[in-house]
Amino acid sequence: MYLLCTISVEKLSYCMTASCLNNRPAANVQDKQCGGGNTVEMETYITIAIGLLTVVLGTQCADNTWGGLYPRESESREVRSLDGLWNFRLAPLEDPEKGFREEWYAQPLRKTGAVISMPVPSSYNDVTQDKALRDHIGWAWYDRTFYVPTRWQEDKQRVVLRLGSAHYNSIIYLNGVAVTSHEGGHLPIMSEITSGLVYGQENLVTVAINNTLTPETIPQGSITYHDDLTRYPPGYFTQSYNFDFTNYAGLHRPVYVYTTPRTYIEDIFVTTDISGTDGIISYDIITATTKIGPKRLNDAPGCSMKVLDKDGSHVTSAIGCQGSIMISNASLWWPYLMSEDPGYLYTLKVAVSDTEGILDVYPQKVGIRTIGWNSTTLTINNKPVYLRGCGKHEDADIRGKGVDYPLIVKDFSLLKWLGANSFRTSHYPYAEEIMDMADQEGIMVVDECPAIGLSGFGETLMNKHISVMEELVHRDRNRPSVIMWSVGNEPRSDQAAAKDYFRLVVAATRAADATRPVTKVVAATKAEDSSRPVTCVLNRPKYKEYAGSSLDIILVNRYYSWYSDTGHLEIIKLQTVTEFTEWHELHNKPVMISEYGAGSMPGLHTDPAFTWSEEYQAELMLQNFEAFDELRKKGYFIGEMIWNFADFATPQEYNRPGACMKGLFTRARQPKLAGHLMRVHYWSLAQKIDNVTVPEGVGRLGSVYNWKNL
Ligand code: BDP
Repeated sequence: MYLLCTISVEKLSYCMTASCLNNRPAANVQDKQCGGGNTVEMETYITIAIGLLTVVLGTQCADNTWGGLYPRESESREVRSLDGLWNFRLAPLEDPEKGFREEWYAQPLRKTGAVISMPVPSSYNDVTQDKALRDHIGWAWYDRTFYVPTRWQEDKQRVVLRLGSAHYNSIIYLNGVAVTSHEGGHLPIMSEITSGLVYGQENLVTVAINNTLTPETIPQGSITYHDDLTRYPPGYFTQSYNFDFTNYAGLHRPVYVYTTPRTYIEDIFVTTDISGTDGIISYDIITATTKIGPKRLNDAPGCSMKVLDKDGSHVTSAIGCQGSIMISNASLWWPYLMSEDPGYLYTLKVAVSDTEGILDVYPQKVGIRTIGWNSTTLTINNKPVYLRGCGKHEDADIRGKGVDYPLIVKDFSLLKWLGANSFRTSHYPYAEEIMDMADQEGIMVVDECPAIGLSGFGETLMNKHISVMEELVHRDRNRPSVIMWSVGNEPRSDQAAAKDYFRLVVAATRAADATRPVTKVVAATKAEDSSRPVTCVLNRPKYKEYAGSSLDIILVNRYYSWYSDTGHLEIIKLQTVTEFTEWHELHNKPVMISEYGAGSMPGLHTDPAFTWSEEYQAELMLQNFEAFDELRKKGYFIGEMIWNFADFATPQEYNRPGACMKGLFTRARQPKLAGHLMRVHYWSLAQKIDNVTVPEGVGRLGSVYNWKNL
């Protein structure tokens, strides 16, 4: 856990790495990469850094690795959205620190220069016609004003500002004073702002965001200066990264101001177990009292809770800040298509009280289920599961990675239309609003952190990686939909340093997900007491790979007949069966394919199938399905996830038309031939494995699949 005071020093070092942008290399110096050992002009960044340090140190300390419980209304809490149109300005590429030097945060942005309207939540890149905005590297500034009622002050409320995420690095100011900062683009940021507010008058919130990625950010990236003046203009630099999706930036998720009483529920940790037909909810409630202002506490706070069923009817009650509740004949949380009523959620209405009565109430959703795994099988509620899913992205036109409710509903509707039961949050933690839907719809999630394509494996990177995993686990550990943690995607784990690196990152993840301090009801015998399996998505050759030995379940990406043997669909089955058999034999763990697929241009048809046609993508899937059928019979192949759910935006390059085209759906979420085929395949599996009735209309569009399976 870092305090803001100390993170400001970390921020300082970030500013130093981001100062690649501030420090132009002298002419005639060879191209070099930021963070990779280039020389920088110390004087410049020290000046900037000191400026920032002064700003940040002038504020109260706050834990900025914990985004707090999601803002939810209750009897004791009010939630106000700050979403909408904010004012926005980019820092000039050639003078990135201008906003700090001129203190753009000290007054409304419109007073220090021109602004445009910027929707929140949204990525900023694609909302205008401006290429400079789309391609910006460095600092961007947002601000808006808002009011809070004097009633909040009179009632001695604690007030919190919370951003769902800010990509990638951010400093947040309230009324000109830095209140918190955060590194990492996909997890929430919270700051108590009670004493910084003016009540009944206008308040100003300003956010400075920097999207620069370096070898020591997660994910990694690098800035390259092009110093050959015969080929590039002076000061020319570009950013590159080890992943193919667009590095969208901005305030991607909702921003809230919310209240709690001064003594409040700080955190809740639940795990669940089942015993016969009974469900057991173990809980640990952390209460806190704000240090600011008079305390209302007359006595040590006590906790109590009511359990409500899905319809809001009272089931049972309990007293105490730690303990277990038994629910007889419990309705279990089941994945979609494994029950008539999937995604069953109880509500734990948690209350903290003193001798005068109830102070704070928070409604916490709970799904009662168990997860188990051994060397061949993954189980939910003691029943083996086979994952039928997709790798996804948070991605859509105009809004980029911005949370969009219509899109969330559409995507879950499409997953269910497919007969899928799972997805992976490739390649970063998704918005809490998406995770809520997964909980509620019974869609299982492999919850991945933003460590994509990592290399280097030094201590600084590892500490940051561990800290991101801890943040992620802290945010999502109460979610029944999360059935596995993924510590990364396709690390360069053929580097020997990966062995210890992943051993330690995985161990830290298990420890972060440690089960109940109270009763340890779940998985008490598992190493490091983890309640979920930990994986990492691998793609290196299995016999020269150092991460697999630390994992609970082996997930592997393989693109036979696309990135290797392109055009030779007939080799897929042999190579896939051999590959996954060997992974299992090597590690004696369950295995699954986490990515396979081919790009297709919607509307491009060829017969016989040819690369990039819809037929090629579909034929490649059919070959893979045959391999999976054979692997499934071996008893340790626990799932398949195609790459990708939908086409998604990529940077400009010559081998992709502005998007990765491996989607079952177009970016606008219309099915390609592959989507229709997958629908038949997944429903057919659901029928075979989960004994479900296939809905009318599946496969209606032609004999794209082996009908006898239905
Ligand atoms: C895989 C990556 C994924 C890419 C995919 C592709 O995990 O993020 O989009 O390749 O190239 O290696 O389509």
